[in-house]
Amino acid sequence: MVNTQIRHYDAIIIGAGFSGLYQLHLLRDRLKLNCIVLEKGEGVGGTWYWNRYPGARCDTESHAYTYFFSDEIFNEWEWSERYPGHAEIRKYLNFVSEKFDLKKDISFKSEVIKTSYKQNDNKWFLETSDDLFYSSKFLISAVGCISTANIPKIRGLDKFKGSYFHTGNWPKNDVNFEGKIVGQIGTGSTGIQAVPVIAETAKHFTVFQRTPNYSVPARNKPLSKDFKKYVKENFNDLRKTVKKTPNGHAFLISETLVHEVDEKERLKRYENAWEKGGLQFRGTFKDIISDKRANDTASEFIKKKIKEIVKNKEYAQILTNFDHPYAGKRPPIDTNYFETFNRENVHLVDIRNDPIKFIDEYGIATEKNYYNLDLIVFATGYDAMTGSLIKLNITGENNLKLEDYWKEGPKTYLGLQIPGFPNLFTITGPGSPSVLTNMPTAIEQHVEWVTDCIKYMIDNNYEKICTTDKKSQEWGKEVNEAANKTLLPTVKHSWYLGANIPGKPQVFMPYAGGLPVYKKICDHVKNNNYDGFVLT
Ligand code: NA7
Repeated sequence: MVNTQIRHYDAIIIGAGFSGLYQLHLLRDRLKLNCIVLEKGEGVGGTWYWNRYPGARCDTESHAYTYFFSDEIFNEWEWSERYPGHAEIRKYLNFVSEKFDLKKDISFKSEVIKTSYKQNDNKWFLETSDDLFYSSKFLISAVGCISTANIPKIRGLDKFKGSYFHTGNWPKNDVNFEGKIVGQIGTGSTGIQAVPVIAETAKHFTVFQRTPNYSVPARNKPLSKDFKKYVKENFNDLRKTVKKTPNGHAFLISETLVHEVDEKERLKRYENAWEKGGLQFRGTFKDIISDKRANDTASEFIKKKIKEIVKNKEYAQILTNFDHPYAGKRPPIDTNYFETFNRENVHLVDIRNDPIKFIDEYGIATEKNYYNLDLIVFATGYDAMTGSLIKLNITGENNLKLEDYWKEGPKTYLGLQIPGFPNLFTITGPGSPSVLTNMPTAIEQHVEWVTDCIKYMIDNNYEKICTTDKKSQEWGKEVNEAANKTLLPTVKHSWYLGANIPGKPQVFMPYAGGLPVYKKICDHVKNNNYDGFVLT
């Protein structure tokens, strides 16, 4: 029998990843609100709860991929590698949860399936997959930006007799590739991490690549004692750096323009950055992301490196046949990705020139060939930024469905609120810097802003906050203008634009003006009694 009893809270938070955990801590422990987190997974982690695919690792360096709000956490926790692996990130979030005793207020295995705002009560009502009902005045979505897996609709997939997995929904019990004939579709950041690891044990491994991807070596390694000591001793400086850099990382972006130096100097700087490895490669010069001519120099450099690594000339050609600027898509970093194509058991298929036609019981058919497979890995990305919000099945004022309201693309003010959806806050929502930054830095800024806003409402006896259509239109313009100063909107199939999902409206979603500029705007709004929001 369904238990229709409604559990009432001051605030409900959806999702127990970096955002949800910190939001719970601030609302419950600082504002003393009665809160609950509803989480689909069986444990904390959010995106990292599901991302367990081979090679899954964060591409932000561990000393920056961390909460900075608590000296105590920072001092007590020690990362083991330059880039944290998925299991270690879960361990970290469990550590944080225990530190603040968060789990007692998280309901696991509770997927939110329906979310409605009732005007008369000024309350949100939620229904979960475990047939429970909840209500609250404030609702905070902390569902992550890249958490709704996209498996492309390929004819015949349902007939496939082998197994198939999406990297973002990887089974908890590791998948065994030993002796298997494996195919992988997708060579984004995720695919590039998975390929070298799967190739180690698969009997035969075919990588189906649609768009070649630039990748720079991660140069991952265990952290030395000295580096760990340096991190602890420089907590304040690191915190200052992540807060002042446009991408929220712990490295600075060069102030030099590409053409301010001669070719010899330019190559030297690229070479150093390549040797150092990591995302900071794109910070070698100031204008790599904004000027096509500057970008071409980075692109040519990486192309040359790939051609030096990959022995098979045909593969090298397929892997470097770029039609987009470097870092125009999220730039991957890798551990032996290109080297893997020198292995005898690895085969590369260019599906831009030989597209996939269908899948049948035994494998994948392209226009020109057929590939027998035991197992298919879909590293095909996500319905990013909006997918997980729409999946919550949200209805706002006047029975307005979020899905309908966003038919032509997401409309928000600051990525924090949606007109017509009062008292709902979207952590790292579309229109905020989010995926263009180191996520925990962007998350901390949002969570703190939301907490201050709720506190302001409580202190001033406001019951309801909502932004307006006018404000969201103005902000949409700013998001576009910021994007148009970069090369990012020029890229085909980019998930920043929603262009990776057939039929999804193509609107550039994250705010590309940089985290410090964005924070200044948010602070200005806050310091002007939440200008741009209607408080009643
Ligand atoms: P991405 O970056 O969206 O990459 C998805 C990959 O899958 C990419 O190579 C796509 O090719 C390919 N893809 C997607 N749909 C298809 C279809 N229909 N046919 C063939 N190939 C396809 O997702 P990731 O998981 O790698 O990374 C997402 C973020 O997660 C990442 O930036 C990190 O922040 C973590 P395409 O390039 O579209 O031609």
